[in-house]
Formats: sequence, structure tokens, C-alpha cells
Amino acid sequence: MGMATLLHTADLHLGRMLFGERLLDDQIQILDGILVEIKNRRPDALLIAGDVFDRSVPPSDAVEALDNFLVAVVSGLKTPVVLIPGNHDSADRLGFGARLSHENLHIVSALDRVVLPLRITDAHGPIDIYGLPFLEPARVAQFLDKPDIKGHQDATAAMVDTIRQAQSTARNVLVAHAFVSGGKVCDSERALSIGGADTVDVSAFAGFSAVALGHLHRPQYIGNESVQYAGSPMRYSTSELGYTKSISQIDIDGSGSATVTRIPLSPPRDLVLLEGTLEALITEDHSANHNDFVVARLTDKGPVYGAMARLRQRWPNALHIERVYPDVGTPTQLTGLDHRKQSVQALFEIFFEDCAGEPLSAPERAAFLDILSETAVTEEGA
Ligand SMILES: [Mn+2]
Repeated sequence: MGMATLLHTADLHLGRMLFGERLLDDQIQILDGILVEIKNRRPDALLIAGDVFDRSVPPSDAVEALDNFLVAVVSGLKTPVVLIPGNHDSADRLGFGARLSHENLHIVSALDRVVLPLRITDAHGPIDIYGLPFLEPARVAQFLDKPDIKGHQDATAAMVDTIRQAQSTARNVLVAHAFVSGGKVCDSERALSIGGADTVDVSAFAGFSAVALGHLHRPQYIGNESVQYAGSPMRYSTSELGYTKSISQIDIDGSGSATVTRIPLSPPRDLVLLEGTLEALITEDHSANHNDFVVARLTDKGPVYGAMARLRQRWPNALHIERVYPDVGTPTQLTGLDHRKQSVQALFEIFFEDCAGEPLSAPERAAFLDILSETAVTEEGA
């Protein structure tokens, strides 16, 4: 007993849109859910590991949402917060007021502040929590005056070294935003660098009681429990289905070893993928909730008229429709066949069968010939 408890979240992406839909109201409800967990669990600190906003210049209502949340946590619940920028954030903008931070709001956005920890104390003594903002290797090279620093691996190893040199207590925690080798990616993370290696080996983080990471949107451990991603609190793409979103509770004992518990979050509207014909999606039973964000993968053949309007009668928050086209293999080879000697109808029948995976039906052929004869008349008249 007498352990220190930290709550860890990341990748809030406040202000994000999903298929054109604003998510901020849902994000605010998620933040309210996190507040409830803080109220119930009384952690020694809340760690927010970057990608607080979705864009470097966030919309003003997203800024207001973060402001309200921080006031509720820091002033309302008297819980200290450690906050770092991720690759989606502007470090300079997120660092507004950072130098005025007191012990209860600890924003680490500038490189010269990484050596300044937030200190918490439990029955066994102090624990220092360091923040490492998302690193631009070129800025780190300049800051440390080490021009040989090129990639994320070098930059991270060098900055963590400066933290190690500053350490003054046995138990230390690091909050960082990085792509650690071996992590599982999804579609809603933005690459950290164009070309070049953007991953960091987990060994760069050795020696901390716990490393609270942001960047990857799926909650996951890297190697062992002490190095882990909390994941995003909401699904931001259809590549993030099939598991529960959560925040992490990190408990640190007197010897400095960490145990992690995932606390599930329930989104007000979940993102679901439904596959079937439009008729089946509208009429049959589905496990999705009426208000969920639905991405429909339609298996209908041929055109479907007014699909979104009809889908929204059953699923008012349907966001997007995808079409599944049959896998028809390789196209018919016209080798040995002089296309100039083929009739338009014969060529179209080959084309249609290649696309649709089945030959023209009699009514389809009749419709095609109707259109063809109209076109021929128009062309002669031109
Ligand atoms: Mn992110």
C-alpha cells in the first residue's frame, strides 16, 4: 500500500473531424468521463502524452474544451497535470504560459524544460515525472549543439540522456510522444517524418519506473508493462475497431516497479462498420446502437439510389458509405483480337463482365443498346 497512482491518456486530438463530422461534443463527454475516473481514483497526477489538439492551430472551441478540462482537473480536483505536445500540436502554442506553470500544471513544450520534473511524493518518498515533447531531430541537434544528431533515435537518446543526468531520485517517470519500434500502427496516426526512420528503440527509455507514451492510437505495451501507450480515447478511423478504448492507470510501488491497469472508456457514440446490402443494413438487427457513427460497406451490385438518405433513416449518424466491388481477377486479354473489328456492343460486353464479374443480363443489354442507338443518332447529327 501507499503506492503512487498516475492516470495516463494521450492523443485526444481535440477538434478532430471524422468524415466531415465534428467530434468535439463527443470528445468533451469523453473528457467528462476521464474527470469521473480522476474523482474516483484520486491519482497523484494526470499525464497527457501529446496530440492534445488535432491541428497546430486548433479551433477556438477545442482550445476552450482543453481549458475547461484543465481547470476542472487542476483547480477543481487538485490533481497535478503533466502535458506535452505531440506531432499534431504546435509546441509553441501549447506552451503558452508554460513558464508560469506552478506545480499543478506542468507543461513541457520547450527543450530547455525537459530537465525540470514535476515531483510527487508517496509513502516511500519522491517520484519525479519528466516530460519529453515530440522531438524534431533538427531542433534537438541545434539545442544540444550536436550536428551529428539526424533521426528520431539519436534525438530521443540524446534528450533522455540529459534527463538522466538531471535525475536526483531513485524513482522517475517519463511522458513522451514517439513511435517506438514494434508498436502496432493504425490509419489515423500521421507519419512522424517523411522518408527517413521515425522509430525509436525501446532501449532509449531504459531506467524509468514507467514510460507513458503517446502517438500510437491503440493501447499497447512495448516489451513490458512499464513502457506503454494509453492510445486515443476515441476511435478516429475504421482501422481502430474491435478493441476497447481506455486510459491507463499506472501504479508504482516503493521499489519503483509499475503495474498498469486499463480503464475502459465508453464513447457517447461509437464508431461501427456495418457490411451488407443497403436493404439488410436498414431492415435487419445489428449490434450497433441507433446513434452510433456508422460506416456502411455496401455489397449491393449495381447502382443504389439515395443510399445515404435511406441509411440515415435507420442510422441518423451514418458518416460514410463504401462500396465493395467483386474481385473479378485479371481482365480479359484481347490479344489476337483486333478491337477495331469488334462491334461497340461486343467490346462493352467484355468490359462489363470484367468489371461486374458476370455477363450482361438481357434487360441490361437492351438498356445498353437503347443508349447506343441514341448516341449513334446524335453523333450523325453533329
Ligand atoms: Mn495522435
